[in-house]
Amino acid sequence: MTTAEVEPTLHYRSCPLCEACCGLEITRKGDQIVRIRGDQNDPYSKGFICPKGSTLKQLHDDPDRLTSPKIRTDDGWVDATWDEAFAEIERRLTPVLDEHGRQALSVVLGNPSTHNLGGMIYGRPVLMAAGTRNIFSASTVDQMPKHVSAGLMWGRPDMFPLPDVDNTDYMLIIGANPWVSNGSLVTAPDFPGRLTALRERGRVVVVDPKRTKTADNASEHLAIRPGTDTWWLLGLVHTLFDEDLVDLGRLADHVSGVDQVRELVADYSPETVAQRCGIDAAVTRRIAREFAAADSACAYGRMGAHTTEFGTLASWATDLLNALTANLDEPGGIMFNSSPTQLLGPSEPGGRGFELGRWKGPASGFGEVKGELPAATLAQEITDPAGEIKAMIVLACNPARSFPNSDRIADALEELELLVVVDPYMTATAKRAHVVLPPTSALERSHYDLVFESAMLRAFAKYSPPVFDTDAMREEEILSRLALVLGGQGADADPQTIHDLLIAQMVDSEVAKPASPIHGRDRDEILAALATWTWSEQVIDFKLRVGRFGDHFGATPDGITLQKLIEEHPHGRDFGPLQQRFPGGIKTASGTVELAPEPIVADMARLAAVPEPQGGLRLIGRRNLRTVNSWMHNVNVLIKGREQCTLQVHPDDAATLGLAPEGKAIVRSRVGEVTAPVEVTDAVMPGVVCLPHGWGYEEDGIEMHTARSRPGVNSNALTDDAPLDLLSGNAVLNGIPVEVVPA
Ligand SMILES: Nc1nc2c(c(=O)[nH]1)N[C@H]1C(S)=C(S)[C@@H](COP(=O)(O)OP(=O)(O)OC[C@H]3O[C@@H](n4cnc5c(=O)[nH]c(N)nc54)[C@H](O)[C@@H]3O)O[C@H]1N2
Ligand SMILES: Nc1nc2c(c(=O)[nH]1)N[C@H]1C(S)=C(S)[C@@H](COP(=O)(O)OP(=O)(O)OC[C@H]3O[C@@H](n4cnc5c(=O)[nH]c(N)nc54)[C@H](O)[C@@H]3O)O[C@H]1N2
Ligand code: SF4
Ligand SMILES: [Mo]
Repeated sequence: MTTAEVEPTLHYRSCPLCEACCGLEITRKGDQIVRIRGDQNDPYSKGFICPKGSTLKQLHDDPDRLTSPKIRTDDGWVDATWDEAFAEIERRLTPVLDEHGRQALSVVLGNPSTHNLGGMIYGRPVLMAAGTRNIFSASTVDQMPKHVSAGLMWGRPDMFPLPDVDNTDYMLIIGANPWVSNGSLVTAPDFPGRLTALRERGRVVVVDPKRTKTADNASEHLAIRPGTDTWWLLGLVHTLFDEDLVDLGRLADHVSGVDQVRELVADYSPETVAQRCGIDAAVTRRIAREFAAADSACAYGRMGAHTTEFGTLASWATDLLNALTANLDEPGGIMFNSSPTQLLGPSEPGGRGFELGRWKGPASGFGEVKGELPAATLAQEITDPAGEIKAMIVLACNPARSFPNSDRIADALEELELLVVVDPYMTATAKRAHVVLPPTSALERSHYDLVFESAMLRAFAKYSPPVFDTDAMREEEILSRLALVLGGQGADADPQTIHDLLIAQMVDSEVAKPASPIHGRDRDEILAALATWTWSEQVIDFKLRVGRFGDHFGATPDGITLQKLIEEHPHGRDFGPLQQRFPGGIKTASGTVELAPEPIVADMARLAAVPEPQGGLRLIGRRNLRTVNSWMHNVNVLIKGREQCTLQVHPDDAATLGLAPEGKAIVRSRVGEVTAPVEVTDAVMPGVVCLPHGWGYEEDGIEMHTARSRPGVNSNALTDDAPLDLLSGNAVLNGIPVEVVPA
């Protein structure tokens, strides 16, 4: 039969490209995708889609997408079988481990590993099998400050405070551009529509050195000097105390440290911080009053506030604002999700709390956070004599483009005795590997948002079956086979053993846990009930069934199972609005929300020592609606048209620097230099230049031919790996001092 004769079929799934998790309706005819559009019947995304969502087709059909493993030889890359690829990894790894031990191994996890089931479920066995402390991820170029402040304040580093966008009267957005990014650490498809509705019923205030699309559509935009949000936020908190606006609301008896905070912010009046931040003291005081007076309000900070030297203090101060105005764990304020697949814990407040710095990077001396070392120290841990890393496994990450001072990282990767990259493309990182292992395309795999489900503003579950069947190796199996090689079981061991171990451990842990709905049940009975499924589906079924809405393996017969979700809710199932989680959900050692945890207090002393910044240009980043981080540039419909990778410069600065509107500029920082086309625009404030990240395809050996036709430049050749947010190890990606001259 030709494609023309085949009946079209409809497939529903979530888009795995960003945190918005939009529902897609995909029309397939034979082996062709004929249409992808927003799924109007998805109860959460309601048909919203951005220009990237429909390009799952182009990604699937991309001739540059790798479909078999690659091994690098003296004569270049050769296609290999999976058996050959894993044997090659074992051959190179064994002498490294024999000579240097486990710590010579390193694992690096990138952003897409939270967007595919392989990474979400089987990344863990890889880490366990590796048995190393040299673990890195994109979290330390991103949201680690939020984990740290959440861990210290309510004892749960993974419990993200979600701005209740749909119900709030007042939203303060600090260093985020959800109009373009579609949101981060809050999964809210059609963020633009939600913000428009909010602006019509209340107020949206955006704090950003650039008048972004989000700022343009807000009630008010405040241009702040890059890297100074922490001071400004402390100015707001200062005002709450100074003007007697503090109100702890329902949680008054469950909050500690208020008086200490009053003292900590005493020196940070709006008047004191005005010059540093570039925001008038009267404006800061007015915003604090408005925030406190609103019926409900939420403060939400992201990349611009977090990827700075005091990112954790900024994250903390943001949640101080929420807590001190009775907006913590309140509708319209900050809420917390307990997702359908979340395992249940004890319902009383109190727990083990959150510990930082349990070990240190041997070369950098920086402490671990959540079991990870700072991404910005990756190169140092490879090249410094005190470092240990000789072999590296990179899962869905492109550190040679995504991490700061990336040229140094690229050079360091070349020193490794073994580099394995799991990636569908021959990227700037993969080209330096010894073995590249490609996963299937997104359409050839099932999907469930185990990670982002817990950032949604409703309790919501959705399972996406694969659109195409395939014989290609799924990422689940690739990672399991990697785990077996790393763990010493050998390149030809059966990957099923990894899954069997994983699911058995999950079941054993739940039946042993007093708070679990299957506490005390027979583990073999549970395992038998799961036997209709294999691999990821078995894990999803298990988590759904022991979760809040689950059937608890027969104990709650009306409850959800994977089978029911698939049969009755192909567009996803909405389980209703978020519920209040505190005080029961507070898991600090004191059982209270700790507003002045000791590590934060200590870091405030570091802040106090920072001198007023001198003049000079500062570089900030930006995201393009049509690409994601360091990939998606190989899709022609997304990169054609106007040049996206430009250096935005304010007209006054362009005049002073002698930059011609259509010309090029050389941008120099302490660590590197790039030459980029100039775009003169008053959207950026004077003194600030703006360049997107993730581009830079000119280098030979990157096999992404469409991307190479519009290569752009790599902004992380400019970002510095020396300064860090000490508490979280987060990199500084914004506010980089640079010099700009005409090219
Ligand atoms: N200067 C600057 N740098 C930044 C940022 C910034 O704002 N400014 N943002 C930072 C942030 S927030 C993040 S999260 C990081 C992201 O940086 P990375 O963690 O590097 O993530 P991506 O660039 O999104 O994708 C990495 C690789 O994953 C591959 N990939 C895609 N899908 C899959 C899959 O299903 N499986 C596998 N195995 N691989 C897949 C892609 O081909 C790509 O090569 O970048 C950071 N870097
Ligand atoms: N289209 C698209 N969507 C994406 C991504 C993508 O690459 N492309 N990446 C995804 C990922 S991994 C993430 S983590 C999210 C990120 O989601 P967001 O955080 O919303 O995305 P950004 O565009 O990095 O927004 C950061 C904003 O901070 C501003 N900024 C820079 N420096 C400062 C500063 O010092 N102070 C303040 N107040 N603001 C500052 C920038 O001008 C920018 O507008 O987006 C996700 N969604
Ligand atoms: S906003 Fe775009 S990329 Fe993100 S999930 Fe929705 S369709 Fe996909
Ligand atoms: Mo990110």
